[in-house]
Amino acid sequence: MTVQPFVSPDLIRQRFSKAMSDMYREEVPLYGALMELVEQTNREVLSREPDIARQLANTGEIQRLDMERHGAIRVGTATELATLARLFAVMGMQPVGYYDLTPAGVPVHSTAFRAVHEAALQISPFRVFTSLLRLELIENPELRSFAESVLAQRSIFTAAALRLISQAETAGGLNEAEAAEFVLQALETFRWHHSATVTAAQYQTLSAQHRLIADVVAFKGPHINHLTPRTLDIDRVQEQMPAHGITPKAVIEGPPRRQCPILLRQTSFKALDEPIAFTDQGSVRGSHSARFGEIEQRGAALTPRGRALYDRLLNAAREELGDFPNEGNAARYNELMAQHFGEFPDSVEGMREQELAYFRYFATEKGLAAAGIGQSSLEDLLREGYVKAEPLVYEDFLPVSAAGIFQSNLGDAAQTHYGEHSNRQAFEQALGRATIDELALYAETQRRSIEECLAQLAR
Ligand code: OOG
Ligand code: NI
Repeated sequence: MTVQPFVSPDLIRQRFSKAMSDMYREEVPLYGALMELVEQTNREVLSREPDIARQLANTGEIQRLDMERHGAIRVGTATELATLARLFAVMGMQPVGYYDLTPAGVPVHSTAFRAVHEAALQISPFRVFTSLLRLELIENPELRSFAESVLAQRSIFTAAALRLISQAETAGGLNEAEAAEFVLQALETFRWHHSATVTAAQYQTLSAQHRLIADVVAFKGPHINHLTPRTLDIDRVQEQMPAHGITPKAVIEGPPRRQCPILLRQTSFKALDEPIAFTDQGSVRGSHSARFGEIEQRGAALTPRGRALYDRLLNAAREELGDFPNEGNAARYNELMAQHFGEFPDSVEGMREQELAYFRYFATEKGLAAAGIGQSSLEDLLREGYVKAEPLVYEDFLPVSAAGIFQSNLGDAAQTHYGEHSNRQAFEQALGRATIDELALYAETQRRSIEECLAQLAR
C-alpha cells in the first residue's frame, strides 16, 4: 500500500479562498467589478510609487497581494461556531481576537479565523470575520425561543464536510483527493440560498427585532456576506467607485490617509436587495439584503502603546464630531481625523523609536557583505544600514470599523442599545476554545525576524 501524503493546511486554505472568490464573483457581479478596479489601482500604485513596490517586495507581501481577501459570516448557535472552528482548523485557520459589537447596537460578538505564522500567512492570508448572534439579547421570550427552535432544526454543514473534518482530525490531515472534496463540501456552508426557512410574517417579526437576527435565523446557512480584496490606495478606489456603478459608504473607516499606513482602512458598498422565497410563498416574492462589497488597505500592526494612541485619537475625533459619521458630516469627520492624527508620528523611524508599531528586520546586502559585525546591537546595525526595518502588516480587524461596516448595511433604524456588553467568556465557551491574542502573535513574528536577521549576519 502506498501512503498518500497530506496536503498542507496552508494549501487547502489557498485553494478554498480561491474557490470562495470564484463562487462569490459568479453570484455577485459587483464583486467582480470591484476586484478589477482594485487590481488596476494596485498596478497603478506599484508603477507610480517605487518605494511602495520595493517595500512590498522586501516583505514578500507583493506575492500575496492579488490573492489577499477576507470574508464575513454570522452564525446562530454555539454548535455552529464550534464546528466552524474545526472546519477552519483543517485549513490552518485559528480564532484570533475577540470583538464585541454590542456598543454599536449590533447583537453579536466575533472573532477572525486566520493563519497565525508569517510563513503560513505568506502562502494565504485568507481571513474570515465570524460573528455569533447573541440570542440572549432578544428581550421578547417568545421571539427568542422561536429563533432558537428555527436554528435548532438546521444543519449548516454537509454530511461529507463533517466526515472529512473528523477524518482530518483523527488522521492528522487530508490527502489530495480528500482535500479537493473538502474544499467543495466546505464551500456549501457559505453558499447563498434563494429560499428562507420561515414564512414571510415570521421573517418580518425577526427583522423588526433586528435585521441581523433575520439574516442569521431565517436562512439555511451562514452565507458569506462579503469578500474584501486588499488595495494599496483606498482613497483612489473610493473615488472611482461611482464611475463603475458602485456606491460607497460615506466615510472610510479606520485611520486617516498617511505616508506610513497603519492598521486597517475600510470602505464598503451597500448590501444588495435580493429576491427570496418564503416558506408560505410558492414563487420568489420577498426580498432580503445581506450581501455587500468591501475593500481594505492594510498598514502597520501597532503595539499596545500605538494602539492606545490610535484609540485615543479616534475617540477624540468622534467625540468632537458628536455623532456617528454619515453623509452629512463626512467632510467634517475627515477634517477632524486628519487634525487629531497629526499627533501620530508618520514615519517608519518615528513609529519605531517610540515603539508604536511592530517591525520585521531584514539583513541588507551591505550587511551581508560586511564582516565582523556579528556582535553589534540591532540599533547599531540599523544605523549602519546593515539591517532594514519594515512595518509588520496588520492581519486583524478593528471593532469600531467593523461596527461602521455593519451599520452601513443595516441602516440607521438598527441603532439598538444593549445593556449587556462584552462577554468574551461566553463566546469562548461557545467556540470550545480560547481566542488567540493577536498582539502576542505580532510580538512573536517580530522576535523571530530579529533572531533570523542576527543569525544571518553572524554567519
Ligand atoms: C461583518 C462586518 C465587519 C470588517 O471587515 O470589519 C467586517 C459582517 O457584516 O458580518 O467585515
Ligand atoms: Ni469585512
